Amino acid sequence: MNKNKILSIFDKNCNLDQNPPIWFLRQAGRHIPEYYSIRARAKNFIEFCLNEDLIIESTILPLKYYDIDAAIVFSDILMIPWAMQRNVDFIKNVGPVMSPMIPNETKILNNINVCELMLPLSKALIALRKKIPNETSLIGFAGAPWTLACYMIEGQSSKDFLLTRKAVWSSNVWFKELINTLTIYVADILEMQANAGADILMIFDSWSHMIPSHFFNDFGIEPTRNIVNILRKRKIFKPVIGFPFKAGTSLEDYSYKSNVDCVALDWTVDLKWASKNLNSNIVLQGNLDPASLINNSGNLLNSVSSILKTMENKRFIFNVGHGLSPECSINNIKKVIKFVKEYK
Ligand code: 1CP
Repeated sequence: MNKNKILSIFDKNCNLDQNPPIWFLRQAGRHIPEYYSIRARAKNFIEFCLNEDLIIESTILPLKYYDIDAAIVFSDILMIPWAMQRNVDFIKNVGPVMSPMIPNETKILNNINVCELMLPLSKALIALRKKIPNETSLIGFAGAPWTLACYMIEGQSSKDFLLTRKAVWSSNVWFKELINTLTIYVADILEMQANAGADILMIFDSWSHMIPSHFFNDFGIEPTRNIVNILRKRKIFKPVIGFPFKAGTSLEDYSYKSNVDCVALDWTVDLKWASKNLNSNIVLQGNLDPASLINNSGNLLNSVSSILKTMENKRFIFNVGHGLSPECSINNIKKVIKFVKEYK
C-alpha cells in the first residue's frame, strides 16, 4: 500500500476501512499569524510568489501547526496572467487588479514560456519534496482557464463578471482563442510542478458558477478535460483534483466528462446527492463550510461527524468547501483534525 495517505486513496483497491486523509484549502495563508511576517519580507505579493525561500517557508508553515496529510505549494492562480504581462498587482483591502483585456482588441500572447518565468516555483517544489515527510502529499495547482479569463477580462474580481459573459456571447472566437491559450499555459505550469515533485495537481475553477449554462461544457468541462489529456500525453499520470466552485447540478457532467481523478465539492453541495449522482469511479473531496471554523457554536463537530458518516467506506478526502479565511481559528481546525483522525 502507498504510504502517502492521499495518494493511496487514488488507488481503486485501497483499504476503505480507514479514516479519510485531511488537508485544508488555503491552509498556508492568513489565519496563521506567522504568515504575515513571511509576507512582509517580500516587496509585494508577486515577489513573494517568486521567492523560492518564502514559498518553501509558507508552504511548510501549516505543517508545523497541524497533523495534516498534504502541503499545498504557496503560489497564486494569477501568476499566469502575470506571466502574460497583464500587470498583475495585489492591492491591500481591494484584492488582485490587472490591465483588463478588451475583447477582440487586446492581442492574446500565445508564445510565452510561463515555466521559465515561474522557475522559483519549480525550485521550491524540488526542495519541498525533500523536506516534507514521504507520507505527506505535495500539491501543485493552477487556475482553470475560465476563472483566469474572468480576472483578465474584468481586470479585477467582480460580482457578476458581466464583461466576461458578454465576451462569451459577442466575441466568441476571440474568447475561445483566449481559453485555448490559457489551456496550454495551465498544462505547462502543472507539468512543471509535477516534474518538480508535486504528487497531486489541483485546478481551481473559482468562478465556474458564472459560466452561462449553455456554455458550461465548452468553458467549464472542455478546457479541464483538455488540460488532463495534455498532461497524460506528456506522461504525467499524477492525480488531478478539479474544483468547479458552486457548479451545482453541472457537477454531475463535470465528474463524468472532465477526466479529473477527484472532484472537490464546495460547502453548498449535499454529500448524499453527490454520492448518488457523481461519477463513483472518482474520489470526492470536501466540504466543511469554512465559516464553521470561525466561532465554534457547538455545531462544528456534528457537521464533521455527518460528513464522515455520509462518506464512510468511500474514497474521500476531508477538506473545507472553500479556502480558510483569516478569521478561522487554529484551535477549531485542530479540533476537526483530531476528530477526523480518531473517528474510527
Ligand atoms: O492554499 C494556500 O494557502 C496556498 C496558496 C494559494 C492558493 C491555492 C493562494 C495564496 N491563492 C490560491 C488560489 C487562488 N487565488 C484562488 C483559487 C481559490 C479560491 O477560490 O479561493 C483564487 C480565486 C485566487 C485569486 C486571489 N488571490 C484572491 C481572490 C480575490 C477574489 O476574486 O475575491 C486573493 C485575495 C488573492 C491573494 C492571495 N493569494 C494567496 C493568499 C494567501 C492571498 C492573500 C494575500 C494576502 O493578503 O496576504
